[in-house]
Amino acid sequence: MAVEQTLSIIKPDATARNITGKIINLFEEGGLRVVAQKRLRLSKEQAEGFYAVHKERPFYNDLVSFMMSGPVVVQVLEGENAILRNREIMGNTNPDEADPGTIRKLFAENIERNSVHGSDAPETAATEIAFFFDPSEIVG
Ligand code: IDP
Ligand code: MG
Repeated sequence: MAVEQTLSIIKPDATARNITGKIINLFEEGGLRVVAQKRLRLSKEQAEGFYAVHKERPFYNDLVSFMMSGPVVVQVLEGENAILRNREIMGNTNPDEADPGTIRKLFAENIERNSVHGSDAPETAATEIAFFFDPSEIVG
């Protein structure tokens, strides 16, 4: 086991419902620590760039519009096996398939408006953290 950092985004469907605290509580109860955090509204360039890996997927344009539709909270989460742990706490992309007690089972509205993003591997975590945070903004 190793201490890792991962990039988390609380998505616009969740900020709209004022449940950022409930979500952060699940990360903290799950053993992760918020070591950087800011609330912002994504520009079109940011939303398109962040999800560029999904450019060819049929849901890409809708996803970009959704992610720009309201404020998001971007965070760096730290802990033992943080990348995998965060994805366990989030649950399956599709809330209908997510395990009980996961963020997406508890809070997601549907497969698109699913409340949270989390990096899926060490390489993407490093790239996604650098997309939003300067090293000086991450305080462990
Ligand atoms: P992940 O967020 O669980 O890693 P990805 O496959 O990387 O899932 O998809 C990125 C995001 O794109 C999802 O979190 C969700 O918001 C959206 N998305 C994924 N699949 C679909 C779909 O089939 N329809 C609509 N939106 C989708
Ligand atoms: Mg993903």
